[in-house]
Amino acid sequence: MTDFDPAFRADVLAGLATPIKAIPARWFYDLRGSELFEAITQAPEYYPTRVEAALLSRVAAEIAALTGPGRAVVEFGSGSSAKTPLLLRAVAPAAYVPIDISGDFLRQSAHALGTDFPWLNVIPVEADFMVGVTLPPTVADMPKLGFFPGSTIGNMVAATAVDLLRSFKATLGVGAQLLIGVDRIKDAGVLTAAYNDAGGVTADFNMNLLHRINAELGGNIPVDAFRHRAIWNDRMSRIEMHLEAVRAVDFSVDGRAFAMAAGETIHTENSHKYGLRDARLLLRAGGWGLLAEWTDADGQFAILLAEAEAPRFAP
Ligand code: AVI
Repeated sequence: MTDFDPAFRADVLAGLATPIKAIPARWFYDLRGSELFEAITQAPEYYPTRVEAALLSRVAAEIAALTGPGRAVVEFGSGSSAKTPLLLRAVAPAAYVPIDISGDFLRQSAHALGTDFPWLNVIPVEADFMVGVTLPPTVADMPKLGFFPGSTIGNMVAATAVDLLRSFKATLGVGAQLLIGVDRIKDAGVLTAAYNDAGGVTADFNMNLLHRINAELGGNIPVDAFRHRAIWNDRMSRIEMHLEAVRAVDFSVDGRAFAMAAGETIHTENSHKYGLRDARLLLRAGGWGLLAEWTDADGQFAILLAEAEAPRFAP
């Protein structure tokens, strides 16, 4: 057993012990999982990354006109993608604050950005943005622009998504702006293909969780007894990823015994998709008023700009 995170152990043991087995999606992202996710974004079927980047590049000047220059751009997650440079080039910020729980990854991408943007004050913050963050004092008096691309908000159920939006508001303050990417509800065939790419990268990403459990938590899960499943749950407006046992299987993790019947699954991820008005409602529920909204020509993906509203005592 290599070094392990006690929170990973707790989530896996609790998640496998419940009648409907589930493990939170955040445990996908060890080094191998992060590499596989990067590979997913290159898969022809996985449209969100490409469509969002193209949309951002098309509307960057409009965004800049609404944000104005001189803001502190606060990115929730570290900007490893092509989207961050696109935004930074357009809005001419006074500082860039990427926030990520993975310190190594954060420092790497902050360093890379520093090379491309030598004039920019880059201040990485190693923290879990799910629980509220204190920003560095240097940016305290600057107007803020939060950035949360990739439809990562979709990986949360609505109640958690609203909590997160509220916590963004607490971090950034009333009057701050937030630029957020949200994947839209669309043809179920397009959605399921995006999470079942023919190259099998998404399957590897999902199955990597079992390898991780075996390596880090002393598991003996027979990985070949599982298969990747990604299905569209229309009632919940989400893609669900599962690891399905293809035969009855017994295994142990950290000395605890588990059994699964053939066809039983471990639920590993939700990726919620939103209609036009759904995304606006989500923002409003989190205390953010819509300023502007853009979608690609096919309505696949939306980018929304919102402002943190002052509390109101009347309707
Ligand atoms: C990170 N997140 C927005 C991705 C998504 O589409 O929900 C994660 C992912 N899972 C499978 N493919 C991509």
